[in-house]
Amino acid sequence: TAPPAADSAATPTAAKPKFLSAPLVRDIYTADPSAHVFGGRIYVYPSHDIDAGVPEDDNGAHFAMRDYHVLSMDSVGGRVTDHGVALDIKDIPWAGRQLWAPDAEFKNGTYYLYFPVKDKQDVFRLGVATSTAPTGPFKADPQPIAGSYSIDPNVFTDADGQSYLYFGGIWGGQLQRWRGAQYDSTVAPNQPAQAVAIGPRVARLSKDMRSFAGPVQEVQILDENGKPLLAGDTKRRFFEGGWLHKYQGKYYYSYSTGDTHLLVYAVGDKPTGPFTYKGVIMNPVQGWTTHHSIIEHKGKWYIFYHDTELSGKTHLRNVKVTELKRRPDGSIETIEPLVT
Ligand code: FUB
Repeated sequence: TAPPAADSAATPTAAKPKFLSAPLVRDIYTADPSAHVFGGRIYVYPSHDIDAGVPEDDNGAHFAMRDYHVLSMDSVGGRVTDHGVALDIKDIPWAGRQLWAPDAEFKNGTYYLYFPVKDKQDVFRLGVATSTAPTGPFKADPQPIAGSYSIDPNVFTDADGQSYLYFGGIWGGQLQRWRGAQYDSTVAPNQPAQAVAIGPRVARLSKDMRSFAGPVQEVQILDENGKPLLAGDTKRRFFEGGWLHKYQGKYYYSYSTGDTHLLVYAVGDKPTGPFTYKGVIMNPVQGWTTHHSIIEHKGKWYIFYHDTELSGKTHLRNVKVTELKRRPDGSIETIEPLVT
């Protein structure tokens, strides 16, 4: 992520926007909501935005978050509980700064929290922390997941029990700096427009959910002609915030296009892709960043997302939820988060 100073990129200037949905919580700023249904209840694992007084830069240094809170609710529209601090950066032995968008999974009787944070060399890595409760407290493993890098982890467990970790984000998320396992901090954020766009990464998780069970693969996202999306195709190419869900036997990979502020999706036949671009899930929210998750609960599908309604500041966001609707062919209707 690399937001500009103001929210002007995504906010109509003519009139004060009206919002499709209300913030889930108002006492703290929250973003990047990863929602899951555990034991019939909805749990949301968001970033906890704070104003840390860190000057803004192109790498998103002002997103200087230091802990996570877990939110939960019986159902969408029900009372939302903030369960307090679930993990603090001071309890992650290898962490340097910037606790960004997390995700969670339940397996083996354990809740696993996956999180990105810069290590002491200022390189983003992914960590895992465990708890016996969905709300934590979580205890972080002493080292990052071996072979992990960049940001925005998302875990998906298929019907056969195999779990996959998707991750990555360009620009401030550092994904462009990685060639295989090699890191080069001098690589520029933008690729040439005609280059094949950098893809998110996916790796199988081991049975204990704490390491990769196979190689890290780059996920291919193709256009309608089966050609990989190009870096200059900024309204369709992957930027950050990937999320995998399954619907009627198909794998839906959705993500943020970053600097064009869209949430879009692509569909494939396997969890590791390739995925074919299909369309826009959500038009720009108020605020530079856009990040989401998708779940089914009580027979309806929902998208959790964030905007900056409460603060008007791009690094102080608030999570929201609205219904996700599909057409009979499985395609997703585009949501307009700002009502005119
Ligand atoms: O919250 C920090 C970063 O902003 C996330 O990792 C990105 O997805 C963007 O929402």
